[in-house]
Amino acid sequence: MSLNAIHYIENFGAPMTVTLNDDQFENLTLEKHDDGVWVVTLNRPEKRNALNLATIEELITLFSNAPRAGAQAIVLAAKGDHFCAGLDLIEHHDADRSPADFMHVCLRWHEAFNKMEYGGVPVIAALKGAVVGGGLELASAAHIRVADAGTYFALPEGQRGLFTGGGATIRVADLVGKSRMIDMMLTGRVYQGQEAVDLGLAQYLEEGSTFDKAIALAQRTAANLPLTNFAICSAVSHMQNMSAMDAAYAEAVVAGVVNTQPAARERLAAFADKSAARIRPNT
Ligand code: 1HE
Repeated sequence: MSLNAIHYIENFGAPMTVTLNDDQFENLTLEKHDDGVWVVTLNRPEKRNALNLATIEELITLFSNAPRAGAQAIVLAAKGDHFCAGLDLIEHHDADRSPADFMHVCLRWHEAFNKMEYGGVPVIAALKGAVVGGGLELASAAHIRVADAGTYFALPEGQRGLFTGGGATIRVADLVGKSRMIDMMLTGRVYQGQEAVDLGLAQYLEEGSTFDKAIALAQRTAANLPLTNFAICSAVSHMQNMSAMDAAYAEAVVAGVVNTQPAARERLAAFADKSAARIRPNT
């Protein structure tokens, strides 16, 4: 590894030259908190936050640059009653796309969602209402999903004469298993509540506001060392794509870098001198 790369890693999380501001976006809003938590809000409530191409391009800009612009954790929220209604069906209808055109649309979706999943910054989705089709593909690229009793998950592609194009065959199948995903697509089956959490569509079922819970989780996450979060929110996904032998090797390399980072010494010293919090069961 070059000295430059080591310098980069040791300074991971330090402010970098890339800047992102709310005024760069039309379909998203961006709010930066002092604790490093960023709130990115899907902002087309009148279209139930359906994903048109312009929104996808903004998600690419956001998630490509956020890791180098100082974001420590990102809450992905939505304006209005629904998280996201999936592909903008009206834009798709009106554009009358060729197969090649739509393949390129899907590749832009993959670019956006891969930047989310592999970018190294924790993304916590505050869900509500419909999380359907491409909206579920978007949510499944987040590292943590918080649902409430009104949140519902579906893949209505089958009934629309469509097929998933934003990574559901990879991420939704990974969450709920191939058979359940196929059932969701064939029959339009809707999951919600505890059943959805039990299947892995969300990790939290919140009685109160999913946004408040997502913020609390983001704040907790942002208190971790940035390089540690980078590994958790990048390496785990990469390693899932590898053979077990290669993943074990890559894990050792990542742990070699992360577990010897200078910033971790303070935390290890606090454990050694007994000032660090101990891990206890929930009361
Ligand atoms: C939309 C979209 C959309 C709403 N594209 N414009 N996704 C779906 O099959 C879900 C389609 N949407 C719905 O089932 C419902 O709209 C909702 C359950 C999400 C919300 O219902 P509701 O009663 O609150 O709203 P609405 O009256 O249906 O819609 C309000 C407006 O949002 C209306 O626009 P307006 O200009 O007539 O007021 C709708 O047209 C608009 N709207 N959803 C465009 N999806 C990479 S491949 C991915 C493939 C897929 O994602 S397939 C799944 C598509």
